[in-house]
Amino acid sequence: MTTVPSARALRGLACASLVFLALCGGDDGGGARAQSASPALADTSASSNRPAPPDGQPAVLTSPTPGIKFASRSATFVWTNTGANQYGFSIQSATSATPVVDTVTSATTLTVTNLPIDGAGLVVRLRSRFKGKWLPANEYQFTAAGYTAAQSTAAVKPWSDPIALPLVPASAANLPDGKLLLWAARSPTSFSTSSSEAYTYTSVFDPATRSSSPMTVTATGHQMFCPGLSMLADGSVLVTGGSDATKTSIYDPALGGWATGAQLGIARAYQSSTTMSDGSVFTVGGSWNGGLGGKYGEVWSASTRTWRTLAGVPANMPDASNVSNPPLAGPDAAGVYRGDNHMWLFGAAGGWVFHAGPAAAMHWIDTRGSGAILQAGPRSDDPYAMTASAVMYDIGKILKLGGAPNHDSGNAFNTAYIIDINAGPPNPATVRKVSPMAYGRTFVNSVVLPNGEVFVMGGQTQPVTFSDSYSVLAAELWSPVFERFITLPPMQKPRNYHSVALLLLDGRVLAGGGGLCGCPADHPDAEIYTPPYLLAPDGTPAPRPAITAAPATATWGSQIAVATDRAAASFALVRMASATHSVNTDQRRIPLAFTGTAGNYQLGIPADRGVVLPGNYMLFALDGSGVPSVARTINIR
Ligand SMILES: [Cu+2]
Repeated sequence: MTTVPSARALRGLACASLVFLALCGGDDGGGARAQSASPALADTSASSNRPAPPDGQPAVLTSPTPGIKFASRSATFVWTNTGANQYGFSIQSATSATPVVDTVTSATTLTVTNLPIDGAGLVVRLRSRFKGKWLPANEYQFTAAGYTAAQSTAAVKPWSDPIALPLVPASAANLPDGKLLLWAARSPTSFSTSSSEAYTYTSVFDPATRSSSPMTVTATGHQMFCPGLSMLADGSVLVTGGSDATKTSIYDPALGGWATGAQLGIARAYQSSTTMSDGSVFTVGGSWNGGLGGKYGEVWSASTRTWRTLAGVPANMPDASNVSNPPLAGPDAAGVYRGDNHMWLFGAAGGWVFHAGPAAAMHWIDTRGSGAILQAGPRSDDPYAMTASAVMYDIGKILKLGGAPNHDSGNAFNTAYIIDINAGPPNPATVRKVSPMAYGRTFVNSVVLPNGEVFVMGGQTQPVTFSDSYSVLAAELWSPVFERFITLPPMQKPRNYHSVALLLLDGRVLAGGGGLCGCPADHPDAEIYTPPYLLAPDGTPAPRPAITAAPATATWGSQIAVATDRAAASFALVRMASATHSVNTDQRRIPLAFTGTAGNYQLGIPADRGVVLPGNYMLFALDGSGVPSVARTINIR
């Protein structure tokens, strides 16, 4: 066992930075260089004082590939068996004088489970000992998983300055060309509940030019204040209820305008909805408008484009205190007026929908026939958590974070849970509590990134509608590998009630809105955030892979040919999404299996339509360091 002084580590870094797999030499942990230049005093097998004969070849690391960035805390190192008596193996981090590992072994493999996760440089030094004599080391450079301080605090400015918008984007949706659909209600900065003012103010924002289209004012007859949103199979946006509680409207990107849809069977606002595997849409709840309670589920058929009420899917019965058969609605201090709002719904296969909250009880909802609700278990120790965020960051895996005990009161939660629904209906979900956020957040937005990280933005530590009080300006980033959050630099404007956040085609995130009250809490602007994965370890923009060819459409169970300008290490789909009121039931990330090398790949689209809900997706390629390409839009149905 030897120790490795930091000066040697620094020399090793400099050496290894010149060339990977370098035979830098100079390893004398126990004085090997001095010994090799002098009589082999330490060579107990030597029979005389003559210099030792050649001792064999130094071992060479064969795995992992030198130069890579590790993906986790653990790695198994393998090296050639050169017949040495012993091998010396050490890992030195550029950020610590204490070696991560420094050991001697007769094996030719070693699993290390305590690698640092600070994105810093690592030098692996591998020595071979023959007849008591250490040969010069082979040294290899790696990068630790995680982000450097320069990436996470951003040596370059991570948030854009606020970009003025012609309206408060209380609702927003991705469009297939990479632009964003933004809309308000009766005016650019206000709402009413009067159907005589049923106009919709709309603007299309182009992140590439940071400019907005001239605002359009449409006499939709549908004041889309506090509606439910779902992205349809063709990329259209279905908007249900709100101030005009039985109206539905559909924005068709191909036509660039709103069309009137079929009326809801039940008037509702603050409900949520989700697209299902056949392209139909399920909605439930919404007592904020149209009367209290009785907000049964309804299904919009993709074929008939009309609504069907599900008598077997009540939102708030038998009652919120029924412990043996808890309902969908939660026990809000404002009663069902708030308690059946903003449910986190996830479409699955076969007409099933998973209900993850805000109630403490989770459910599987069967939308076939007249419908049914099955209990799916409690969300661990997480209580009713209104205006939290729940995002499917991997197949069947949902990160739930934040929320508050009531829509309008209480201290926001900083807690986070992973909900796994891969067992499928009728099985309960499994839930694990993970490390909390730095801040409690309610009215919070979160966005899944193509690498599975979840970007968390805005919200308040106490819920106060139409207010900038208690604002959390710092963002946070959750790692699916380490299951923990890191704190990111603050944005400039509060983003609370009526704010939105969406992923952009270029892998950045737009955060905007807040207000729509004709009051000082109005924020008719947006900021664009550059996540750490777009930065090199020194905080400068990282070189990005590019997708050079990909199909515009695909179907389930197919293989698609995708070309990239350099080697790709992973591919992922992220579903184009809609956002309002902390609810985004559309976004989900699906990592893709693939074959191929050197820029030409075959990607497998999963066969399960409940995994890949129909719709428009962003297809990203990521390099070995996790840097994403700009996405290509691909429609799957
Ligand atoms: Cu609202």
